[in-house]
Amino acid sequence: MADFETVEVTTDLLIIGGGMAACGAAVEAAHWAKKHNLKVTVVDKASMDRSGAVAMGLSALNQYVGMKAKGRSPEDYVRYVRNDLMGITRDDLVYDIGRHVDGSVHLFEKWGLPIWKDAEGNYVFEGPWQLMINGESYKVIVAEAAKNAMATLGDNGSIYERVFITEPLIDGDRVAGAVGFSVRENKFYVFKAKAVIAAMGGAVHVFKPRSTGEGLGRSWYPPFNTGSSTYFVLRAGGEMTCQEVRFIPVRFKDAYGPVGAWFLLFKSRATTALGGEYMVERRPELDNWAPYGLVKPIPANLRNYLMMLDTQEGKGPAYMRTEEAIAKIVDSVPDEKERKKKLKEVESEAWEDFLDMTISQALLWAGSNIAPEEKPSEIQACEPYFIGSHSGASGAWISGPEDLQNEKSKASYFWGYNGMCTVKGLFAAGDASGASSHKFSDGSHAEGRIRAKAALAYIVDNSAQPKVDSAQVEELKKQILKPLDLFQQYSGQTDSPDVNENYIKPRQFMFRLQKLMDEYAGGAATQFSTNKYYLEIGLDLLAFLKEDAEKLGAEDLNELMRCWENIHRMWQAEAHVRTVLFREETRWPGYYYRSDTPKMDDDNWKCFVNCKWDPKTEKWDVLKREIFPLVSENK
Ligand code: SFD
Ligand code: AMP
Repeated sequence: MADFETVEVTTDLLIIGGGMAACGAAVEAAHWAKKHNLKVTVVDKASMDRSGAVAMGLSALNQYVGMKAKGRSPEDYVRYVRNDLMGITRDDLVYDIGRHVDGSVHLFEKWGLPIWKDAEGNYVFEGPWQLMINGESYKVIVAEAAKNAMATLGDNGSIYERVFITEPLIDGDRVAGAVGFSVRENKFYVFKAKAVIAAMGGAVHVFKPRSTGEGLGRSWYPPFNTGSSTYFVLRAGGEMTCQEVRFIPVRFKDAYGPVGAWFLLFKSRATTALGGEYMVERRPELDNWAPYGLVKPIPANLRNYLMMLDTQEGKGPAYMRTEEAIAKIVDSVPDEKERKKKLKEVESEAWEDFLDMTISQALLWAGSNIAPEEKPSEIQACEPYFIGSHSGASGAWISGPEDLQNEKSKASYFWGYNGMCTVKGLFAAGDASGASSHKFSDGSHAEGRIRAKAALAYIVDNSAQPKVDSAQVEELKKQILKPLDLFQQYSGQTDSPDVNENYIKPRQFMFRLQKLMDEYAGGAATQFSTNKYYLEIGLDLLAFLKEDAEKLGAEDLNELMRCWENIHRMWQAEAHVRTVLFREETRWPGYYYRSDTPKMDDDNWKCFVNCKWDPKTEKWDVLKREIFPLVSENK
């Protein structure tokens, strides 16, 4: 076996991930851990300063309830989210984040994040719920605050960066920690913990991306998040929810630049090549998806769908009419001199929107001679992603807060600690927790704070350190490092180390996964359409892939990480295919379309579809869970 030192770390709370949710968790955990003299450990596969989805920065804080500033209540936010998700959402979870998110925003500002202000000193809103920021350094600022908070714990606080977590440790019905390996040195890590917060983000590159060759890593979602949260909770025996609710954003073509500022702040229209405004011309289609199709704003998946109908009819490409939007803003200024100033101002805001969060889009504009005030830019639906914090909903099924339950919901939505999965001591936040969409970066941070408080309360109540079986750890070490051994043993047999009958390299393995998902589970190749027959073949192909996962080969530590990333993706894929197959209706056209059950069926399917995998029997179970609305339809 490859020669790796085993490093054992014993802690009370283990926070896995270093993104928005994990940083929120670290800040709050430091506070409560100090009170109880407890240890907190954070582990990130990358460097917290620039890890996760906010690595490049962001240009907006997409969730601001504005309880004081706007006099709104979290109930208003619940209604918005529930409609956007076509009726499928956990009101208690969305409400809970909603009542804490403004606090995270105010903390960010205190820590130095520049939030746009108007002449009167009020926040500048991008849309009804979104605040504009100068966010290039957003992640650095949030990570710095998390690190500072952890530092106040002294020896009781530790941070491990560049350690990739592969597998949970379990003691009976309780989580006992996690194992992983350093991606820089030959070290195998065993983290023993009383409670664990899984905050490893969502997943990308499960489906074939539109980018190819050297551009492969350019996707909307960051290539570093590879389904580890889903894998971790599933392997611990936890129940997952909304695994069918993938997210497909519409983005500026090829470099995946954001559209929110264009639609909401600059009030741009989108049209297809033949000049039609699909959001206007196709409005009657929305009746077919009532009541959700008739709400404002129109749900994200239906906005996608109307565009896709146009492009499928051959009316594409679709364009963001940047030139028209800029002209309209500038023309509204009466004075000519002021108009020139306004033009410069809008131009710079347009470029900054990309430079703040998707620098490559600004490069593409520059490289293809696009001046947004002169000509429109192509927009396109991306490939599907798994992101429970944006307009998708996939993630762990977690307990809600007790005070928000009613008689009916309590038995289903509450089991003791806020945000705990169906496995004792295991918590999930951000993209890792499901059915609570539209929390975005700042809501994920707030959710992390909520989780840490509950996880530490759990530790105080359950203070015994769970048992970790050393034979099981040895076995895991062997399995996790196996790709290195396989490569070492067989790579000399062929001229090219990438082609070998005894192992499969992770890159090739990923291509196989992506091809089958693209073609059988409704990727871009099939215009996001699938049916029972395709899905069943997809499941068969996934079973073969799983067999071959035993033969993954890794040349070095980086490839070892790639091997495990792809195993994590494969499990995310299986959870998705099984759930799409189970839900016999189409509810989110624009995200996916079940061509054999093309209509929405509220009578039978206005429910959550959950799934789980039993670590003892290794069998999957897919099941329905009831929805209990806690917030009324109307004000
Ligand atoms: O508008 C392991 N998001 C936006 N949110 C906003 O508030 N405003 C915006 O402007 C946003 N835009 C946006 C957004 C996302 C993306 C990808 C783009 C643009 C291009 C959404 C937020 O970014 C998102 O909601 C949060 O980041 C979610 O937080 P969290 O903590 O759930 O995920 P993370 O931040 O990606 O962090 C994940 C961490 O896990 C680590 N990790 N660590 C150890 N072992 C493993 N196996 C691991 N696997 C992953 C990662 O390194 C990372 O630290 S807009 O365009 O939509
Ligand atoms: P995006 O850049 O598409 O991620 O959008 C950022 C925010 O704006 C998210 O809260 C979106 O739901 C919202 N948004 C984007 N486009 C629209 C639109 N056309 N109508 C309403 N909300 C939108």
